[in-house]
Amino acid sequence: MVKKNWGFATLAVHGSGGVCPHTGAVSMPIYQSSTFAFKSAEQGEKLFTGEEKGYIYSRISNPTIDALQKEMAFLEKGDGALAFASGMAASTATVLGFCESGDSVLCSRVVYGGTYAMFAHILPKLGIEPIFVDGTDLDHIENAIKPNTKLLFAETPANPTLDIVDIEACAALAKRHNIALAVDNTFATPYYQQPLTLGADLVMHSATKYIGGHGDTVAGLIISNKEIIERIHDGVMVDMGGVISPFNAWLLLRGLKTLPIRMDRHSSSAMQIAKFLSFHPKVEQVYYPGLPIHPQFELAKKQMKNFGGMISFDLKADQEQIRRFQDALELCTIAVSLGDCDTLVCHPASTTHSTYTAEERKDARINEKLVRISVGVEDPQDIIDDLQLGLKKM
Ligand code: LCS
Repeated sequence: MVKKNWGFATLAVHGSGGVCPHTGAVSMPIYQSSTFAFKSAEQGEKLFTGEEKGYIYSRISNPTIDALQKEMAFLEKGDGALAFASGMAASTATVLGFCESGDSVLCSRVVYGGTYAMFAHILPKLGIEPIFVDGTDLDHIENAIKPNTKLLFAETPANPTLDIVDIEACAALAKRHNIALAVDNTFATPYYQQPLTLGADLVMHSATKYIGGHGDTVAGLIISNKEIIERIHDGVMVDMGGVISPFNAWLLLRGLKTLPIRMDRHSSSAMQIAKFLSFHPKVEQVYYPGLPIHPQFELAKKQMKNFGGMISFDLKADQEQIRRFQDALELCTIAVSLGDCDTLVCHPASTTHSTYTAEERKDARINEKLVRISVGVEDPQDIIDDLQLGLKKM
């Protein structure tokens, strides 16, 4: 039995419903089955009409995936959740859940490069107009709303500049204009930020990141109320596909048990590293929402329980020196993705955000000399020493 008033760490361990009722297995079994036998032809018919509830086929539902969805719904304080094969599949399903040809959708300008590409390049082919807005400027957002706008999609903290979008204010604005608000909560995780409690209609995650936490799974999630979850499940997910595999769902269930412990470590180390970088003479500017110099520091303090493990910084360097900085690192790994136990370093302009043109990056204030760190769970002093080495050899 799951008690809704349990604390976050307790829910992270027990939220999926406790031990397996059939076997007592403490770890949820992996139901690695594509299809499920009907007791009779008649029962099969009833499952399809909805007269009876049960498992049919794993693109529709699966017990391991259900356990993950149940747990994420508890952690994000939603009624239900859906798990996808990637964060991009979750974002695409979100947009298709609210918009159709002829509609427009607002998207905060600073988002993961794949999200930007989906909005900028795929949606127009479906007749959906993307409108990019400055997520830190409420007037800019409100003025961009058109009569055919159905959704505001915001990423906060944003990848890679760590811009913070005011979720509560956006939710109020969205309600006033009768549009929905979806928040990409990947960087904060439900441990540090719960957009549904601030008025958002839907939360999405690249579960590839902190939810999985070990760099071994690509997955996505959405969490919302019953009506929206049913609409996206029945109207988009089942027939578009893009569902998670039972094995990957199990990896996420395993990852979730240690989410709060890992996040506290990522966060406390990131704070130390951000402070170290902000005093380094070769660093021009540090972007970390936990530093008082961050333009939305007060807002971050208000809507987040802690600031997370992502830091970006502008180097006083040219492209060649930025390459030398990365190549000199001995502990940190040069790689895209984030939220892993290993510290990962990348140069967004030439990698994750190369889907933006140079001009679009400029509009989004994603500088060409910006470097992004996903702080891992190693000893923070070792990470600092390694960054020091890179900066010296740069
Ligand atoms: N949302 C955010 C905030 C992300 O950072 C990513 C991926 C996605 C959505 C898409 O999720 P995926 O389909 O990859 O599970 N971010 C990446 C990054 O910064 N480097 O590589 C992937």
